[in-house]
Amino acid sequence: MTDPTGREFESNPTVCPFCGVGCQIEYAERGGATGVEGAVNARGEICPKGAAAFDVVDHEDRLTEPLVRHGGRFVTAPWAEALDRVVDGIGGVVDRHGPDAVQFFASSNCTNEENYVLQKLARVLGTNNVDNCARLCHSSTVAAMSERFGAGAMTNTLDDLRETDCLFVNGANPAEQHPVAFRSYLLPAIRDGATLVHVDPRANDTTEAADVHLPLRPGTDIEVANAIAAVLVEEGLVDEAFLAERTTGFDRLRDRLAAVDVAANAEAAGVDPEAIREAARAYGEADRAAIVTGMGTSQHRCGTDNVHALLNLALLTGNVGRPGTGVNPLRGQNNVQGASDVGGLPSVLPGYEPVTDAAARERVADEWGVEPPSEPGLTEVEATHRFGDEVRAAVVFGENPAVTEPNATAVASAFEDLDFCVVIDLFETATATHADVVLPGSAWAEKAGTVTNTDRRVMRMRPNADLPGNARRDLDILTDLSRRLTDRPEAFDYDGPEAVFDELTRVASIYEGMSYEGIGDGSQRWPFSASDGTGTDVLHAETFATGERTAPLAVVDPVPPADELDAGELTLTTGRVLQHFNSGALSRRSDRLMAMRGEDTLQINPTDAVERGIDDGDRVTVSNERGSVEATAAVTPAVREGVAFCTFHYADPLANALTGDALDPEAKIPEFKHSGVAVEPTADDDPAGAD
Ligand SMILES: Nc1nc2c(c(=O)[nH]1)N[C@H]1C(S)=C(S)[C@@H](COP(=O)(O)OP(=O)(O)OC[C@H]3O[C@@H](n4cnc5c(=O)[nH]c(N)nc54)[C@H](O)[C@@H]3O)O[C@H]1N2
Ligand SMILES: Nc1nc2c(c(=O)[nH]1)N[C@H]1C(S)=C(S)[C@@H](COP(=O)(O)OP(=O)(O)OC[C@H]3O[C@@H](n4cnc5c(=O)[nH]c(N)nc54)[C@H](O)[C@@H]3O)O[C@H]1N2
Ligand code: SF4
Ligand SMILES: [Mo]
Repeated sequence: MTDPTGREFESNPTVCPFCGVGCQIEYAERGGATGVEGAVNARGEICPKGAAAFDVVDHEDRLTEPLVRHGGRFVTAPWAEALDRVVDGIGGVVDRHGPDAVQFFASSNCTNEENYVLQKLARVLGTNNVDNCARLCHSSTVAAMSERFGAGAMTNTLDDLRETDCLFVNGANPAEQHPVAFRSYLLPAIRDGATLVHVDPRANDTTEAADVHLPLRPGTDIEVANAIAAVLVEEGLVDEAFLAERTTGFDRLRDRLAAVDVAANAEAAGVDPEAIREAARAYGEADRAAIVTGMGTSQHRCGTDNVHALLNLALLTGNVGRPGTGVNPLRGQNNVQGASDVGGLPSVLPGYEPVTDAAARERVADEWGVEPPSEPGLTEVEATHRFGDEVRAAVVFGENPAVTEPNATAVASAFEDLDFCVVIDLFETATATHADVVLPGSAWAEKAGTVTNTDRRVMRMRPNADLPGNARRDLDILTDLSRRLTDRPEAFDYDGPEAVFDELTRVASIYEGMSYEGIGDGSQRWPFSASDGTGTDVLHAETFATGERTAPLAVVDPVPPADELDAGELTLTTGRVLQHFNSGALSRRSDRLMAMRGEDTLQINPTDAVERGIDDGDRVTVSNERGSVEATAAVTPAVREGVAFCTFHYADPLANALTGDALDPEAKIPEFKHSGVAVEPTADDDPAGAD
């Protein structure tokens, strides 16, 4: 098929570019996308984002030529010139300051093969400074789960969650953020009688299906989880046999929980103590109870501890290692799981083996001919905080940190402190405006490769469109750059993405034995067994992924948020809505999605609105010492008193002008979910009567 711009399109089953559910879609006539039966969406079901996925592919804003900065302005340039500039820029920084002066941003929006090559480039150059926005997303979940269970991914599968008797959804809104997972897996369980507990300061689409809603104050998840744990012990709802056989440390935790005052914790969290007891009973009495967790849990400076507190609930009640149970982080973009699996992280090699493990490094060296460095690299936010100091250059692939990192105004200006920056993207993003070279990459519909979804399924992407103008496939750009930048060009000679995947299966043991042919139109799930050709559905059944039969229980104490609220301030918590996606790079370019609801609203409780003289629909200014953002007030009891909510999708500047620099000490995840802000009616620039 040819469209009016002359581009060629054809329908080929591929994976939706938006969320980590991983629905299969393909090009449909007249510039749309449609769902096709896939491993996850077995009936071809999709959500509005999947249906709008093609809008970005053919958008007039697409970059179609490399851009090179000349005298402060971008001019289009031939590929050869643009790549020479990158080699001079990055190579020059490596020569002057060493490879650790370069930071690589891998992309959760891009394929396993592309991310594998990017991290290989970093490591062959001699640095572990490679990270992806899993850092901003579930790094705390992964830190806690890896420590206690030995693996950071969903313990269970979407399929078996259908068998659960209780869903405990903490700080996640799957009805809007993982719609097909919600409708096709979680909702059927609820309709079959499973109880839904929703722990979220706001009532949203997920809450509509909830039996118990705990509208806690942002940042009080530990108080709530500890109170629930105390009730589980007090009311004899723990699983004694499981505690004896599969856990350690119960006595210590029990002693600590005995001192927890449920009423006091409920008051600190601003929830009804009876609702806490109800939630504890629903979870503790269920035969199979599953925790589902998201950004409301993970994006705090105590994100790792928040998850530790949830892991206690699963271990206390024996809800690990069986279908319909477990702890299940719903992953963000279509390949945030894979970008991390393949080594797009600063402390681990492909397959999560620590860079500090000499034997693991040697196994990689056998394949690459070069040993990766042994010092863990910098995480994303740590790196931008060091721009202009020890970090002098950045390679930004399919990410937009100048608007998606916290305290984004400071981050954006930090990009100006770099000696050199190259961005590979589809659009001239906010980050790209600070770059020296911008390279036009390929959208989801223009590439082949694999992605790994939230329940560890590796699936294939297939091209549905040729490339616009002189844009190039991301994998070709990355291998080309790697051949030019390193002294091992032969290590980056691949005959297409399948050859990269084959190498990945040799380097990352969790992918060992997988193949393009084996995946076919379906999926293969990690950890994969090369000997019997199947993946493991439910993790930790007999032993934990640590190799141990037992996992430790942990004493977790509440941690106050970093921002102390000044008098009259509200707590701003940020997040998402159904029709829009992350930085908006893709969703803002879809007329279909913008038509559904394109507003930059700030949800505010009626009591708080009245106190500030704010009416529904008024323009309001939201500000703190870091910045100021304007939005339209949505006055609603859906958000609790003292709290305001907005997305980070719309306003200009985006909400990250307001979020702070505090990081979780272990996972280095930012505190996106708690900032102190003043909210007031926007002063009228042009008051009535003024000229
Ligand atoms: N439509 C849509 N879908 C998406 C995305 C998108 O942008 N739009 N992005 C994708 C990505 S990258 C990700 S990571 C996932 C994220 O998916 P979710 O985790 O569902 O995303 P959020 O909306 O950021 O946060 C979830 C909920 O946490 C609540 N919350 C806020 N503060 C707290 C708190 O202190 N405690 C608790 N318990 N809850 C709190 C918020 O009110 C919100 O409803 O979604 C993916 N899917
Ligand atoms: N305030 C606040 N901030 C947050 C969050 C929050 O809840 N609140 N959530 C955080 C989370 S969980 C996440 S994941 C991050 C997301 O942060 P980012 O990853 O920075 O944002 P995205 O919008 O997902 O996409 C980044 C870029 O990828 C490009 N891209 C998409 N597909 C391709 C492709 O195939 N090839 C190439 N080359 N480029 C492509 C897009 O054009 C876009 O510019 O934001 C974080 N920031
Ligand atoms: S649920 Fe996620 S993967 Fe499925 S169509 Fe919607 S955005 Fe795409
Ligand atoms: Mo995310």
